[in-house]
Amino acid sequence: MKSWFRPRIPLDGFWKFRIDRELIGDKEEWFKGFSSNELIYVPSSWNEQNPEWDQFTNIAWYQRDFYVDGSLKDKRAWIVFEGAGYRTRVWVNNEFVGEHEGSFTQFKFEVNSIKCGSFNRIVARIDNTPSIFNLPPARELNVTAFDFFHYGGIHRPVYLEFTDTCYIDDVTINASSDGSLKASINTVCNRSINVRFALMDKELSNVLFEEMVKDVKPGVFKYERRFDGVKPWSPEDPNLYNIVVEIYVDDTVRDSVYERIGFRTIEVKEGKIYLNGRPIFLKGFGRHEDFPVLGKYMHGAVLVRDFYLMRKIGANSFRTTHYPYSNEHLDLADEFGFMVILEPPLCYSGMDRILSREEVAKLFSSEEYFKKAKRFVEEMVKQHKNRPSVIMYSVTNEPPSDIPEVAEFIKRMSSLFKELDPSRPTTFASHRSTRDLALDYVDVISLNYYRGWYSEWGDIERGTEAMLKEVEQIHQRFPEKPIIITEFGADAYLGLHSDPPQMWSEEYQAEMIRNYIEALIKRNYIVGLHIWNFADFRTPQNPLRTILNRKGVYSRDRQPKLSVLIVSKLFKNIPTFIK
Ligand code: BDP
Repeated sequence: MKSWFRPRIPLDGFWKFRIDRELIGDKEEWFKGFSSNELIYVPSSWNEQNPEWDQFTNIAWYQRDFYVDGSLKDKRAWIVFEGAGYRTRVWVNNEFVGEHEGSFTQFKFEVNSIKCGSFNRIVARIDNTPSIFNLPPARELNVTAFDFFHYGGIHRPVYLEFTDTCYIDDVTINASSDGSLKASINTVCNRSINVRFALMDKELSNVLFEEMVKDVKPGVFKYERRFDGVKPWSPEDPNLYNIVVEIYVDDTVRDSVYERIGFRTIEVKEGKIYLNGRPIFLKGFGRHEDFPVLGKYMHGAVLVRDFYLMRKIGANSFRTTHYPYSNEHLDLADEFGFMVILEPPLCYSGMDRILSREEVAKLFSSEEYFKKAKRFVEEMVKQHKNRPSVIMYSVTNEPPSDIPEVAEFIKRMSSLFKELDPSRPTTFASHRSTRDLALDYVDVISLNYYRGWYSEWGDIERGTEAMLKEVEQIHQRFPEKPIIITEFGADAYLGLHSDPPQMWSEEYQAEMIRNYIEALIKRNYIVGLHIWNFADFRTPQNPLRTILNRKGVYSRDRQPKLSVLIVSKLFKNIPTFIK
């Protein structure tokens, strides 16, 4: 939900910072305010802002003083973090306001201790200690179940937001390509209200439709209507509108929010994914939120460049590997017409490195673990459910789903997604190939393959053949299900060349990607190809990585490798709408 109406105090900027190496902060009550000569910039991970903090993974404290105007004294105050982690505790003026687990979803706490017409102090304690019970799990900084660097800190914007005592808590919009729209609006107020519902154009400059519904009881309010003549959202023509919801008490507006929406319909049937009644092909990438110095923060300018680069290369989609991306990131997907597979931080790629099969089975069958994963998924869906760009959910990435308990977990998770949002299909990215026990539980099969890299290394042709054979077997078993190859690629060190193409050279990467695409595109059950990765990104240290994972077709600072040229040509020949 966005709002121009609610007063906001942005807290981005320089904060006082202190690493709690001796774990004395709690005992010394740093939450009341601490002394330190160090500072840090918010938003951004702490790691690369000072080489001394780079490998630090435990508790660090942030502090900032800010002024609140006296005119806000009758309002309710909320502190909003768009993303911080892994575990965040917050105090305002010495009073504890809340705790949140998970780095990649927005969270907010009501603050009752705000002093209006005065200075206030916020203290945040961020605990980034790796744990098997974290999502995603890790044993230590360099021993993780995921292949991206475990950054810590406040890496997305933070602000205070003020609402009236009567306010809109949540808005859910379902808008189909035929112009029908269903809304569910959750309001909080101690008396009945009038609700103004308006459809506006993308720029919020023209009201296309409005209606005032009188005498609405606070709580959940459902609204349905069909709009004739609206233009559907699609990658070729990403038409956006805004739904404005306002609540009035006695003719006075008490809250006003808006959601950017697109009218579009997504279905999976007859072995294809349909957007607005036409079968589509997803061409694109797995990505990461990762940039030098900023860590997990993606500055708006970097994002804009990325979207222009992805458009230039002919991509039309990406998966939010391996966690939900920021609001700005997905705002651009809506705007640029990218189709997004939204994935929660249930990433288990390196699970074999950190737990035995027995331990995995035990973890995945624990009710407590399911409940935690459920919380993460609920937060993600709540935050991004109204986005036209989000066309599908990926339940998890590379789970050890040849283990029955894990397959059962995926089955339950997929049903949870359907309960929360019946409008979108589900998938998950499997790396267990023909041994996977959970492919039946999702609408679309997604497969990650590195044959020709982690196996059959140095031999692209043999690798491609081995991959094709397995994909074909999976298709025979599930002939009615569309298949996406959600990851394939090879590391290439920018500037390293080799003839004949050898591993780590730009030629080897380009050749491998070309071979995969040319082989897979001929199979009409393949409905998507996502190259791993859009850009190089930082990883834990291990013998397979040279600080970065170099499978990007762009380097970490967005310089093109040879693959960009090759992929542009191949992607441009694949239409978004297929037969
Ligand atoms: C897959 C993971 C991805 C890794 C990639 C790789 O899904 O996160 O970065 O392989 O090894 O296992 O490059």
